[in-house]
Amino acid sequence: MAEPKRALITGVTGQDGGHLAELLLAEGYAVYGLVRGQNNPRRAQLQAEFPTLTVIEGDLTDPASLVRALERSDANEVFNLAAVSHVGFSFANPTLTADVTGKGVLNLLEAIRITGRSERTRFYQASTSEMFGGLDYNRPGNGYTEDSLFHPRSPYGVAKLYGHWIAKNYRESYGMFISCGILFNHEGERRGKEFVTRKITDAVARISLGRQSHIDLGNLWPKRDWGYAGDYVRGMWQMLQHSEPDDFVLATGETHSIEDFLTLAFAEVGIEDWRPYVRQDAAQLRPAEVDILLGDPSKAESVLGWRRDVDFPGLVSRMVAHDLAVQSEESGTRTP
Ligand code: NAP
Ligand code: G4F
Repeated sequence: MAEPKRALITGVTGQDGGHLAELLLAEGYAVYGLVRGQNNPRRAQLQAEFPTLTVIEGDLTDPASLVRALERSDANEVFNLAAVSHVGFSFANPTLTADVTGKGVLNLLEAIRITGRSERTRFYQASTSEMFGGLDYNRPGNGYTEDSLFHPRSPYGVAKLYGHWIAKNYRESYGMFISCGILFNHEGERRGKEFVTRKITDAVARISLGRQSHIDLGNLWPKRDWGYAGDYVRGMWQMLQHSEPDDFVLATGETHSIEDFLTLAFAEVGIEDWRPYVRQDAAQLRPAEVDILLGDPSKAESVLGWRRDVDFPGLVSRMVAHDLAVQSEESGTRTP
């Protein structure tokens, strides 16, 4: 019987890491996940959900830990999902963001090279639509493609652009199999509550049950091309199964405002007018905003055969349903 493929996932405790671990385990992979910190509360959750996944301790800012992770996992496929990934946080923590989200990519690529794994390792880099910036002058009508101009608008976007270009540079310089997924926003049940969609669906569930009175939000007009994370990790995996390394946009080709998201989310619990429940919070405003993101996934669709299954109303609906279920489980545990 053939040996199972071996995958190393950095950022395995994050949203995409959870979806990807699920997919790779179902595909029969031996899955290794890099987990940072001496007492990471997400480690126990991860091990409870995926008992067959092997945890390896390490940090993208600690090159020796990455060498050890590669040696221990002996991975054929490395998915680099780890990052400081919150745009607002990156404005307050720009140096940390550069070290993890930018230079961390270099640390991992160098670890592959110096351990002699360049030819036998396929590498996925989690690039982002934040690299485009959403300004009028570089915004194509049909959506950003792999060839659109970059103009990042945050320390996060700038760090990701470094990661994107160093990944491309290693592909060109050393012939490594490195593919960059330029992913537009993707959400779901595993999304952190620091991001606007999950913050809204969590609040909607609580408001509908009388456990919260309102939500504090920043700008409501920005538009995002929002898809479902489960569909997007399938695209990441498809990129590494393809015959050639390349860059691919994953997006839905639709864009919606935060107001649109609020309308659908509140409607799920029978509230037609969300305005009385939303307050403006200046603390959520960013020094520079990305007003609108819209992606064109034609290349991934035609070259990889990638498709998304969940549409925008379906995404909102499943997130609200999930948070209502979480709330009722919590009340179940409180009931004597
Ligand atoms: P996420 O939920 O914020 O997860 C980030 C992960 O990175 C967590 O597992 C975190 O671990 C880990 N991490 C942070 N600092 C680290 C360090 N110094 N060393 C090792 N691990 C570290 O992010 P996500 O939404 O799953 O996104 C996955 C990747 O795709 C990220 O690179 C993100 O920037 C990128 N991306 C996301 C989207 C999106 O819409 N979700 C779109 C485009 C690109 P802890 O548990 O220890 O904090
Ligand atoms: O949910 P967000 O924080 O996501 P953002 O900034 O688009 O970044 C996400 O998507 C990127 C892909 O384009 C990823 F690369 C990145 O890692 C991350 O996953 O904010 C979305 C919009 C912004 O315009 C923000 O200003 O929502 C606005 N917003 C309004 N009120 C808020 C809030 N965002 C957050 N997080 N919290 C608020 O209270």
